[in-house]
Amino acid sequence: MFGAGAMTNSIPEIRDTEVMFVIGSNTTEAHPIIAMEMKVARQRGAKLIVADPRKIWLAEHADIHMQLKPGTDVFLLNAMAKVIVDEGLVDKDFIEKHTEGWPALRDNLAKFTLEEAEKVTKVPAALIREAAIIYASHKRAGIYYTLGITEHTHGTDNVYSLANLVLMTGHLGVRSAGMNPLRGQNNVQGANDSGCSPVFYPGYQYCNDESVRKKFGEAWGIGEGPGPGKNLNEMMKLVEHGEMHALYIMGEDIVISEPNCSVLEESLKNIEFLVCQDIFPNMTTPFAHVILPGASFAEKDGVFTNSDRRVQRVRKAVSSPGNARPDWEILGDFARECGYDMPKYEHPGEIYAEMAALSPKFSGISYERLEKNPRGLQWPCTTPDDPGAEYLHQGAPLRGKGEFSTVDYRESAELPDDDYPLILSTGRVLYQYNSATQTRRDEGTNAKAGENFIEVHPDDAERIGIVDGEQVKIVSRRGGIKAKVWLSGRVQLGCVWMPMHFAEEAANRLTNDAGDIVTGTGEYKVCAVNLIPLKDARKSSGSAALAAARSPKSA
Ligand SMILES: Nc1nc2c(c(=O)[nH]1)N[C@H]1C(S)=C(S)[C@@H](COP(=O)(O)OP(=O)(O)OC[C@H]3O[C@@H](n4cnc5c(=O)[nH]c(N)nc54)[C@H](O)[C@@H]3O)O[C@H]1N2
Ligand SMILES: Nc1nc2c(c(=O)[nH]1)N[C@H]1C(S)=C(S)[C@@H](COP(=O)(O)OP(=O)(O)OC[C@H]3O[C@@H](n4cnc5c(=O)[nH]c(N)nc54)[C@H](O)[C@@H]3O)O[C@H]1N2
Ligand SMILES: [Mo]
Repeated sequence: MFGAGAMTNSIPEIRDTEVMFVIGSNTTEAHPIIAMEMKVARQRGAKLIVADPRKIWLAEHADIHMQLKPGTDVFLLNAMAKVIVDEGLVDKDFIEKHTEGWPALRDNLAKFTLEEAEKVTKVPAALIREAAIIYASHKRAGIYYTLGITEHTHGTDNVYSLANLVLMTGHLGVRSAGMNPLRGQNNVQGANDSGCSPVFYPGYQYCNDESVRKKFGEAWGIGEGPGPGKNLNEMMKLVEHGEMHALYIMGEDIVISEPNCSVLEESLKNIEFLVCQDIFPNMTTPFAHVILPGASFAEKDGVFTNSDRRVQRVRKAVSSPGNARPDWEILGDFARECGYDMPKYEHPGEIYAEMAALSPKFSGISYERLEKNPRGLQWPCTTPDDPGAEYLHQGAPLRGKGEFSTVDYRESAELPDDDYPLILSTGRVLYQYNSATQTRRDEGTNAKAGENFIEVHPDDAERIGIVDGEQVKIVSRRGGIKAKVWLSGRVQLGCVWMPMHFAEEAANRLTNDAGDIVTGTGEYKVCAVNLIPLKDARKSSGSAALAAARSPKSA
């Protein structure tokens, strides 16, 4: 909608902001450094608005906490947009000069009244109104969001709705404002920048653009390069149906991290050829035919690109154990064995130079320059003397015109019913990291958070007849696991929450693999479950449902 897929603004700018609108991000636990910047801003007088179904730690610092029902963000955000129109707080000048599609959006907002919004989202109308007015009436107002926004079947719609707010208020191309998706893994921004995506070549150049395919194809000596590939969700479906015969997995533990993982586990047993390239054995490697040992971040040279598009040098500090080698070296050998005459790079700097030569957004970045700039360089950086971009869209959106999207509210794919009366949401805790392949090797993190738990509202617990600390069985249409009950005022009535980190009782045995229409990202944040006290587990209707769910038909 703006013309670039990254944080529009930078982390250091957070300190000087007037308003932070944090939505679907448990910043304190998942991005603690950024959360510290937010708290500094708060102390300096900035306002903090949090929209999260749970009372996360950041909510304690917030001026407004909108504790919405999971999956109802589009309604909430459209209602906020309507308030901004009704209060005359839209930036008419910005809309006229820098956007397209406004009349259609404005007309569509009519149906998102505050009264309806309160019914759907469970957030008091007055709170929604106040949040909208605060956000729209300050210039340096930034949006910060993560998986509470994206991990839904309507994740892209959520992002569109947020971008609409940014465009209608002109909070773009302004310092300490913008729209800021906080990136997950330390170098996931860099991975995406360099083309680890089914739709882009390096530098966000579209695979479906013929001139792009020709440019890369010629540079690589392969004629015309290939078009778009499959996204992860599509690939997993193909594996499940026996239509994908080989997988090469590098740095992912899909048996823990993919939704509805029991089905995936079954299909991996039948896959013809599986390669895992990892720094550790993980839950997926037992299914592999070949395991290629990679070197960890501390054992190799390269660059990391962080959340605010900042490319920084990382240097080898220790030697690798055994036969472990940097991933790029392994991939080069693999390509050559497959019959492609890939150049024998001596150093990752040569690979970066090749990418920069083909990608205008990074063409001014080189290892030589990075050596001289310990704070890194932020793309777009197009010439050798370009200092890089602290924030994007200065003067005008990179796309030319910012594009409004008219979006309607859709419910989550699976809602609670009599058999599965609770909404389960999943995510992270401070002390473990994703599949926990890395962090559960450490005594300290395990002492802090070593076993699975489920946050349950005290009134739900009372109705079910369970107490704090008790082991309980959690079942969904796809599977069942056990976890310790944690009675918690953090979750709202009718909702439970659990971390994704624990392989032996993996949350993803429960989650729904229905994917977002555009990106395929699974609906990790909403599925329907039932809680069964363990003493009754066998005779409950839930186990019958579970047996049915495991049958090939429903799988
Ligand atoms: N300690 C630690 N840090 C990490 C990670 C880790 O595993 N451990 N993982 C990294 C990675 S890969 C990522 S992607 C990031 C993720 O960072 P986050 O997205 O912050 O982490 P999550 O815990 O998945 O959940 C985000 C928040 O979304 C809320 N939420 C759930 N459903 C909804 C909804 O419908 N609407 C709204 N508005 N909010 C909702 C949840 O209550 C939760 O507070 O963290 C990164 N940082
Ligand atoms: N239920 C639920 N599931 C989720 C989510 C959720 O919120 N809820 N979030 C999703 C999200 S956002 C993410 S990002 C995924 C994360 O899921 P994964 O990517 O599967 O998990 P990670 O633990 O980040 O890392 C995977 C592997 O990378 C290896 N590794 C580390 N460094 C290197 C290296 O330098 N080279 C190589 N070759 N390997 C390396 C580690 O040993 C580990 O085995 O989980 C997703 N799954
Ligand atoms: Mo992530």
